[in-house]
Amino acid sequence: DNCKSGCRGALVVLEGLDRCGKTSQSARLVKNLDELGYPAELFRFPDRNTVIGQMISSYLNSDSQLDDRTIHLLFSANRWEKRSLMESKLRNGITLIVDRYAYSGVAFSSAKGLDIEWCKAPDMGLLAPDLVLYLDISPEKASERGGYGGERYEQLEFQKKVAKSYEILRDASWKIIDANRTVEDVQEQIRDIVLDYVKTCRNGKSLSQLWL
Ligand code: Z5A
Repeated sequence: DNCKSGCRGALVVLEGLDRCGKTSQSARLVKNLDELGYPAELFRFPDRNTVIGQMISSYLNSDSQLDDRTIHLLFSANRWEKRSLMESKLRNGITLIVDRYAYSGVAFSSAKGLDIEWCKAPDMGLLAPDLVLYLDISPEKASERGGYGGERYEQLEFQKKVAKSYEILRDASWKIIDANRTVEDVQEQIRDIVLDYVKTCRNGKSLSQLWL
């Protein structure tokens, strides 16, 4: 169907612990939406393709050391450098499925002990998601999935702290998805939820700013 004036794509964010299945589910979701006739594209943060993204990648691989606040601000800058592109795609009717966003920034940095409000500040004014899906899995279960690859944060004790940070961060609008089920079951539930939001945004829901 035609996208009329005011119609736009939906901004959908997937969050969760390492290995919760975000990457598998985001790819499936984009494909499902496309097949149903709703144009959709995948974004992921960190976006390792930019110069800032390469600095982040090198930090995650422990090839470089950075102060906790410095890496936090780089993760945020990596989202800001995509903001205008994301906005123009949304306004062109394209739904964006985003694998990690500002919530990861706050959850991981506050798990290191940084103040939550300090962590949120640099991301204020990014595009606010229309929907946040939290793929819920225990840190223990997640660690049993296809072994941790050895990146900086892929350790059980740290993931437990991240899980606690996410609990503080989430609000009533988040959809909590039981990520312990099969890939197909999770996929089906996510698709049905997202379709509702895609339709609402096509009907002209306005875009808003994060944490303002
Ligand atoms: N980070 C940060 O600190 N600050 C920020 O602002 C941002 C990120 C944006 C890199 O992120 C790190 O950056 C991350 C947070 C931090 N650190 N950690 N941890 P990333 O997104 O590049 O990497 P990741 O979170 O580690 O993603 P991942 O390893 O790709 O995990 P995933 O996307 O959640 O899961 P997956 O790849 O879809 O699946 C993982 C495995 O589980 C795989 O073998 C699958 O086949 C399997 N799987 C998936 N679903 C299922 C089900 N349902 N059943 C059984 N097995 C499954």
